[in-house]
Order: sequence, then C-alpha cells, then structure tokens
Amino acid sequence: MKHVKIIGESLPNIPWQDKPEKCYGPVWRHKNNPIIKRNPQKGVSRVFNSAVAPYKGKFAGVFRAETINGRPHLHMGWSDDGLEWAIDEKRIEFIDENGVLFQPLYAYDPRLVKVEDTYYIIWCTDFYGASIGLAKTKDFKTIIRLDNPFLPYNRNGVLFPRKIDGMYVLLSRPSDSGHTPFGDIFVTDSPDLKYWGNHRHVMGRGGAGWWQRLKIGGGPAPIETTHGWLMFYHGVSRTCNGYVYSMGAAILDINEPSRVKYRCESFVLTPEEWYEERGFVDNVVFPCAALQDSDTGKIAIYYGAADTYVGICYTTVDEIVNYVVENNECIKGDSEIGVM
Ligand code: BMA
Repeated sequence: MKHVKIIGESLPNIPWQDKPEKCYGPVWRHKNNPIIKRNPQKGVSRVFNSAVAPYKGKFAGVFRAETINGRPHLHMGWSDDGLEWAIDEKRIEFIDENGVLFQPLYAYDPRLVKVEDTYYIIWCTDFYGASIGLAKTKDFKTIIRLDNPFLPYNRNGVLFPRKIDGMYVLLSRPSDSGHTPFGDIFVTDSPDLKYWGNHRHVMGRGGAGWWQRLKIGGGPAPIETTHGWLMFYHGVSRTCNGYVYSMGAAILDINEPSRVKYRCESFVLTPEEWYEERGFVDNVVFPCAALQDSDTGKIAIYYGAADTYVGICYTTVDEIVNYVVENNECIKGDSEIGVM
C-alpha cells in the first residue's frame, strides 16, 4: 500500500468515526445518519445534495432546501461540529455586482468551494432551462451572483479549490432539459470567472460495471493529493424501477485534469440503508461536498440520500487512493487530454 498525502490545510475538528469491523469497501457511513432529517426548518420539507466548508473554526453550509411548495432554493446553514446543523429560515439573497437583487427562480445541488480568500457557490439554476449558477462571497453576508458560466443545458458544476496555471477550473455535465438519460464529465477554464473556454472531456459513462452506465456527474470539489486530484462523483444506472445513483472515485492528473490517471471500476458507496433506499426519490446517493484533514488524511463526504436527507460517510486518503489504483479501469477517452 502506497502512502498518499492530502495537499492542503489541516482540519483537526473534521467530523470523524473510525472504520467499523466487517466493512469491506473503502468508504463507511456515519453511524447516526441521516444527520439532517425531514422538516429541518419552517417551510422546508427536505434538505439533501448540499455543500459545506470550514469557516472561522466552525462550518458553513449551503443547503438544497426543498420548500413546502416543492421548489428547491438554497439556504445557508451553520454548525460547530459539522454534524448538527442550524439551517436559516430564509433563502440566500443573491445580489449582482451593482447590489441589485438577483435571485434564481430555483436552485439545486450546490457546491461550496474556497479558492484563495473567496468562497464560491456553484449550483444548478434556471437559465431558460437548467444550467450552472455561480456566486461569490467572503463573509456569507454579501453574496454576489456572477454571470452564468455556460449556456443551457448543464448541471453538476464543480469548481477546483485552486487555480491551475493561473486559471479557474470548472467541471460540468452538459445535459438536456429533462431527467437527462446521458452525460459525461467535462472541464472548462477561465482567467476571470467571466470568460470560459478550453473545454475538454474528462471522463465518460460506461465501463465494465453497470452502475455508471447511464450518466456520471461531478461531486465534491476535487481533493489535491500527492497522487493527483481525488475526485468523487456520482454514477447512474437505469433499472426497471428507475435510476439508481451511486458514488464513484477517480484520480485526475494534477496539471492536466482532463486526463484520468485512475478510475475505480466499482462504486464506492451505493444505496443500502433505509434513508438512501427510500424517500422522495428512492435509491439515491449524491455526494456534493467533502472535508479533509491534511495532517491525518481523514476525509468526510457529505451526500444527499434519496432526495430527502443528508448523510456523511468517511474514508482516508490512503485507503481510497489505493483502492482506486488497485481497481483501476480507465475507459476509452479517459486518459487522453480530451480534445476531439
Ligand atoms: C438529478 C438531480 C439531483 C437528484 C437526482 C435524483 O437529476 O436532479 O438533484 O438528486 O436527479 O433525483
């Protein structure tokens, strides 16, 4: 087993539980999942597919809150320990760069990523159909919404936590107007978060296993390690009872993230517990955020369960990277630079 290190900050207060006995996979669930249950705030019936980040020694989160009229919006949440969350009653108020209110019609599947001294919120927004929304803040009080990076349709925008070669780097999954039955992960960069280009294909659906045969999409912000960018993502298979969403893992080249170095043939987490198997949409595990501690290599992944709850699962950088390398299966187009 190779020793792998996380490159980044230490996070001594990362939520954590040790691996239980007789857990055969590289990822294990928090024992008291789900950490956010139904009706967590007035007017909010379900919270899931949400993102968190360390903030001032504690934790801040951007939550996908399904309001009681069934429309999703983003609400801030606050936590001392990353486990118990107080979710704001009011949705996030976005303004444009001139201070004018700039609210999305709906907003879902947020990611929250710190690059240098700024936090970025990336989500799926309405732009004549689903596309990627982008906003920035330094204090979670003034939250400035920027122009949408892409044309419709697109989902699963995930910003890298640092610039590569001076450029902001954004993963996305081009799609269609409905419950897209296809999709691969692409990467795009920008010098200023305004002009986006250098589009590259990162990786495709498929492979020997069936769990990611239909579509895949980015998850938490990739984690920088001594082996490359560790990327968790979701993969979807179609069954006679609908879609099943599982979590996969891959390692991307550190300088050229459109090149996949290793990609795990099997899922690393799939719906098995009641809160993943049964809810508003059954059989969904949908990771959107991770916390990591560079001192110990601990990783805590936040995921939406059954479009109803928030769960946490754990791994270590050694365990997951070695597992991905040992079960590597790059498929056609993955390891290339992704231009056609
Ligand atoms: C996808 C997204 C996710 C959701 C999943 C399962 O298309 O809308 O927000 O978790 O479907 O319903």
